Amino acid sequence: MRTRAAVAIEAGKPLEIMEVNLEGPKAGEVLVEIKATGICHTDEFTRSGADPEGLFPAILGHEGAGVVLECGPGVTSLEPGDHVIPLYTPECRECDYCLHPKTNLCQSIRETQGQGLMPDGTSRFSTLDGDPILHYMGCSTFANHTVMPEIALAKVRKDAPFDKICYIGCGVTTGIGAVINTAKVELGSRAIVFGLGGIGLNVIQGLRMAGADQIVGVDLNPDKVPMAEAFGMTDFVNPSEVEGDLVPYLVNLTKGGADYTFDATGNVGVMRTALEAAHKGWGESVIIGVAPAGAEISTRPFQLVTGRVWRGTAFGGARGRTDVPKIVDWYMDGKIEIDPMITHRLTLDEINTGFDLMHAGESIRSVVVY
Ligand code: NAD
Ligand code: AHE
Ligand code: ZN
Repeated sequence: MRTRAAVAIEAGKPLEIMEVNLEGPKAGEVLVEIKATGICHTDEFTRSGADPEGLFPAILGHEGAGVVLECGPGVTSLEPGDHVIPLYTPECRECDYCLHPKTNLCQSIRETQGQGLMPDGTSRFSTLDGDPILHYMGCSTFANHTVMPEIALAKVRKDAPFDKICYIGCGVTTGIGAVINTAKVELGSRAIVFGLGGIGLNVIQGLRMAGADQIVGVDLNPDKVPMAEAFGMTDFVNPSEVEGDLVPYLVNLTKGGADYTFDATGNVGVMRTALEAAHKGWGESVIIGVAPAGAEISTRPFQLVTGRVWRGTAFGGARGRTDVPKIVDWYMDGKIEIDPMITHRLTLDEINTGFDLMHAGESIRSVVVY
């Protein structure tokens, strides 16, 4: 079939909107009509050329929601008409990782996913001239239709709006999951969140759900303050307004250091500050941000010797097919909020505006509605 897609032809260039060919689903695969997709900073990270795994030409996008149109041979858990959220972290429920209680990082198709290919080692997308176009994070939600492995689709309730629940495909689950699944934040905790964008605000939302007493937000952009306060931020720090070292300032503000800190910027300097602003003896710092090729984190080992813990999280530690339908229920039951964070709705033709808004610091989430 033919479908419309925003194609990343080469690193650093705007996406090009075009008709592409899409082959039907093979064994274990599913054809999905994407109804809406968010634009996450990770899409920009790859588009810009900063991703060491970035390959071109590719159809980016990994924060979508849609409807199953067709199932390939052997698909048993989905049928046409089902509503689904694509999962860049699949859940096969069989690999060593899925069977291990300490991780959500299903590895059953990770190798081909990183090569921009389906599990059989081929792409379903091509140009109208027949040249292959690569998949991205196993999702490619910047196309109106995509083909995905069955194990990378979470089946969700049919009354949930696509233009809101697409955000659960990455930002919402990552932020809330970092608090609940990864850090396991306790009632009364003090926390610092670095970066008040589409992920950081969901960390704040998760911290409020977990009953944190103090939620400090750190961002260079003061325009993010009203939304962060609405989601539960208790204190705001703009690093550009702090004289001297930020670490002692934050340690003082949190009465000795935070129980939990979260990096949602992708800046390795910020990651160091986040680790060092965690409380001596027990503070834990969770890295969510994705850093450019070649960037490395560093600190004095003494920071770890004296009890601080550095850890990371992907997709908020969530097991997608199991957890994502529950998070959709939380949204539908009013336990979490999504709508205010979706600041812009765009058509596919306007998708590059979504990246411009992100760079200008004017959006939280732009959502493309097909
Ligand atoms: P975003 O652009 O919406 O937000 C980033 C925020 O960080 C902005 O508000 C910006 O002003 C702020 N910021 C940038 N540099 C800063 C600095 N030096 N100090 C303080 N604040 C600073 O991006 P997002 O969509 O929220 O994504 C955030 C990060 O999380 C990205 O690196 C993204 O790739 C990553 N991410 C990781 C996962 C995961 O599973 N680990 C999932 C989604 C996104
Ligand atoms: N390709 C990058 C790594 C990118 C990365 O860490 N991605 C996160 C999800 S970000 C979603 O917005 C992730 O899930 N990582 C685990 C994995 O297996 O990719 C690089 O640096 O090579
Ligand atoms: Zn993302």
